[in-house]
Amino acid sequence: MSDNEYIPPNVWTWDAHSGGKFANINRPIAGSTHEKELPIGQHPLQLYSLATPNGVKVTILLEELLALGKTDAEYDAWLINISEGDQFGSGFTEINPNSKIPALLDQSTTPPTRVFESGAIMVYLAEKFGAFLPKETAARAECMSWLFWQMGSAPFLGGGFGHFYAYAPTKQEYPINRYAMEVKRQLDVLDRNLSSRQFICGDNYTIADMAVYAWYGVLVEGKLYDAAEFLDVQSYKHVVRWAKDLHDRPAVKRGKRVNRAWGNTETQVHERHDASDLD
Ligand SMILES: N[C@@H](CCC(=O)N[C@@H](CS)C(=O)NCC(=O)O)C(=O)O
Repeated sequence: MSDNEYIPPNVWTWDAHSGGKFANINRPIAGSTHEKELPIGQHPLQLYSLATPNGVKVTILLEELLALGKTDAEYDAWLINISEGDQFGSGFTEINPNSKIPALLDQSTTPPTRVFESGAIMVYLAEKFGAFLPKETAARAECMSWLFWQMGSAPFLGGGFGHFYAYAPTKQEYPINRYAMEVKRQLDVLDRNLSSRQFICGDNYTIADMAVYAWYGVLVEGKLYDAAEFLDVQSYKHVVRWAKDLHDRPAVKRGKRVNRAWGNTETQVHERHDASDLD
């Protein structure tokens, strides 16, 4: 046994900050910490989000819907700064009791409809506008399978690999090995699938592509956790080819900029209320 091996107590208690990049916002209880109403704009759809992978999935979809001419997909995108604890405001927890971005309020229904969980928001919007989600049973099942694959897999990439490789206070071999292996396995799943398909579900571009791109596409582009070399992402050639195709889509480029509050100031678009905010 090494000197600093952790021996768990019988009952875990929240008595020390664990350290790491997001330690100041993590806590073991749900609910709001303060009263704060959410702003509401003019458009039917109100999005409360941030340009993280889970956030940009939805803004890519909204920009794709608008590019398709679905004018009712106009939206206000409000910034939820998770480092400042905005996700624990009372207005936000009313539309997402899980206190995580993204969250959507559809004001075009009576009463307004709240939707949380990025996958649920994508299905809601795809069904509402009749686009990017096949209607035929088998094609729909394939699309749902890959969408849920993304929802189930990305926590191993983000909360697992990304946390221990980029955010944890110290680099530890065991968790980094454990999650690097799993992420490489996931990339191989995608690579084999894309070896015989143009898009994730076949010939058609769907919400599954947008969801998977936001995590794994950006990873192979070398823009997530600075881990491209470590994970040898270039070896997943079919994923790299597919990611480039998505990267070049104008709506994908636009969606990635919405609610972006870091990086080069010229690329930041904290809030989006009109198409011209991105022009
Ligand atoms: N399964 C959720 C995950 C959402 C999520 O983890 N959001 C993160 C940012 S990417 C967040 O809001 N974190 C704030 C917190 O944990 O307090 C989804 O896909 O919507």
